[in-house]
Amino acid sequence: MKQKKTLFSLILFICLPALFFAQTGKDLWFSNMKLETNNKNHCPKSVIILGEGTTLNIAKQELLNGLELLIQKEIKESKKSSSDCILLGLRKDKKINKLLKSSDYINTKLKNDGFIIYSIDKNVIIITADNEEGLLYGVFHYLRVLQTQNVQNNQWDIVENPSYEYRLLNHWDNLDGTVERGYAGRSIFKWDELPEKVSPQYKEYAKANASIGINGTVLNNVNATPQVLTVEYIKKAKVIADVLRPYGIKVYLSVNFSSPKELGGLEDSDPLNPAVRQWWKDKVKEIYSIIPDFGGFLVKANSEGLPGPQDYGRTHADGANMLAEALEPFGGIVMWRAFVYNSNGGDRAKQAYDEFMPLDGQFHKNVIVQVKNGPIDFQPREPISPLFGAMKKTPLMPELQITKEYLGFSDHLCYLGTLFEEFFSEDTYQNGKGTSVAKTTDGNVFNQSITAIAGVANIGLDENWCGHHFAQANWYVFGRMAWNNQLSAKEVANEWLQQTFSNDSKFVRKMEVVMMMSREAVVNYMTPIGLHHLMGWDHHYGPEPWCVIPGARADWLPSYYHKADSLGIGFNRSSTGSNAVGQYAKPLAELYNNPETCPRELALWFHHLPWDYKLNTGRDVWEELCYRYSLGVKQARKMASVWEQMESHVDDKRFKEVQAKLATQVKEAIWWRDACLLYFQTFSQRDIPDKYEKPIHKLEELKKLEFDMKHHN
Ligand code: GCW
Repeated sequence: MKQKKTLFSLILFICLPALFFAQTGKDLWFSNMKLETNNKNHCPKSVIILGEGTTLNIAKQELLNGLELLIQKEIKESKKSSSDCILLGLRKDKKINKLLKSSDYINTKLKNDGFIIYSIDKNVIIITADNEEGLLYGVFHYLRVLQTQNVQNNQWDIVENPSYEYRLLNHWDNLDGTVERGYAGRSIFKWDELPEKVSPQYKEYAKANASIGINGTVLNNVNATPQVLTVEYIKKAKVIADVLRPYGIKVYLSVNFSSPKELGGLEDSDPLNPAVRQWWKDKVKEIYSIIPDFGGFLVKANSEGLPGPQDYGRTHADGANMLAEALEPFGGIVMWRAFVYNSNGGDRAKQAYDEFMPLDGQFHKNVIVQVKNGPIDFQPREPISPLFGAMKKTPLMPELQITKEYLGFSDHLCYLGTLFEEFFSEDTYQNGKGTSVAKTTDGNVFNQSITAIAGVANIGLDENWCGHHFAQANWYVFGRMAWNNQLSAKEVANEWLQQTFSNDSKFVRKMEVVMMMSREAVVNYMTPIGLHHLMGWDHHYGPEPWCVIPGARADWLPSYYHKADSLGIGFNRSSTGSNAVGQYAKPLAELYNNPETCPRELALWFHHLPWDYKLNTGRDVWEELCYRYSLGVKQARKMASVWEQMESHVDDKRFKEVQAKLATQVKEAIWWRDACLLYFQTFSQRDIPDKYEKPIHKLEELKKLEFDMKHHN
């Protein structure tokens, strides 16, 4: 016996470090299933499942597996309750109902997908909901809390309801396997192998999403080809839908507005043409006969050259309503994007508002207008889109970008939780003070027929899904905040770090600081004080504030946005300029309109300010730029140096991979700083004050750099 034990220990001794070193990031936020130390005594001995169902069964498996990993002991499913058990079942189940009788939870109103975790007495815990998906979310939440928080006395008293009914990922994945603005390899959706071959990764994807509350996914790029609506492709989509369904996830498709003409051979795709309307009705019917719980359509129309109702003199509402009518009998929805602008429409930042405000109230009740967080395009910092809160009779859904098109791809560590939090909490002042973006979109302020939110996915076939280990945190935080838009970036960073790397508080505290500073670092070294769109043509990666492309649209070039000249820099969107400020509710409009009161972070977004204009930091505009760009570089260095101290907390592979990425980030922060300061200096004609580090590059040398996308996919 003793020998056996020794052998066992030896094997463990050899294997454990190997296991520790073998982390690839493939397991996402399930990479470090270790129990929060204080919860060591809160481990149930058995699990009792009440009822039956496919999703309930998955919830059960997740609970048993999760507990086993956390506790390192086998947990049994039992039929009889005892002390130290968890009961999992719908609230309508007789037993659960009886146990809840003595509590308020018997009558608590739960939204769809909401759940309750409640301990009736010490060590008898109920996880319940009114639908099976709610049970699955409840299980994941229970495991998350057990793993990452100190649960006092094993007392549970949690009620959670989702902020948004529809919580979706948008994949900008093309049918040929490429991903637009994807920086983590090719698409995980292998259309060429479907429907015959089903990648095991679909299930892992489903689980990961379900664990953070995501309940829908748009499988293909908004720049959609009509081909996706052929029967052949619908049958492929069905296979994915079948894998995702038990995890509570519905599939949606992006559609090309010209499909009736391109695919159906009709004369046009005019939304008022009865033949076109019929074509969509038939198509939708066909889709539902193959995918009975199909979610609906996402549409990019009359935007960046794509077809739309305006091609026929019709409005966005005409287009959206036609699709909505076709989907309505089946319970499907239309997500109609407000990302519209054209080169002769004046200030690009104003155009979505100008086009959509007049249509307020004209949309069918199963249409929701999908609006990017800011008025331009996912820049490192933007003000909120003025549409939020302004359209009072039309539900709006925020579109956030998880993939970092403008924030260093998957090469830079940049945690977006802070960006999302800033966005949700921003007061629109529409309907008075205290009407944050969160509240104007989640049904708190307006009586909405639909509440929804979308995040543009950063997922690909890379071993670690997202290209950068820390980019996984952006997928994670999107899901968590879509579930609860009041969560703070900090608490989400904290739970993600624990689940992904280590629950050692020394590690978590330090890396939390890094994550929390990372987005501001990127803003500082890329586009400080409200600058935007300084990146290179097409690839959107490095700095090219000087970029000129003969014949290119003005609003695709940086000079359209920074407007640097010998007098100063910035876009005058005040009442003396484009008056974009006028699209915001009064107190905001006034605040932004005056350079004295405009937040420093947005100064050059709303104003063209003289180089020597004194900001409230005590520095003038030129010096503030020098200060911010230098600070950004310092912050990037700080992030890299903190990571250096983390070696003992992280497995070798992930440590080295993050280390290498951080080294790139520091190098590129310097690149951004040098390019922007040297270029803007040609206008300001001012020296960089001695207290700031001097550029190490020459402007001419930077201008010659050719960007190779291949290394960044
Ligand atoms: O700015 C642009 C991106 C495009 C994207 C577009 C959009 C999918 O650069 O790649 O197209 O936004 O959101 O439609």
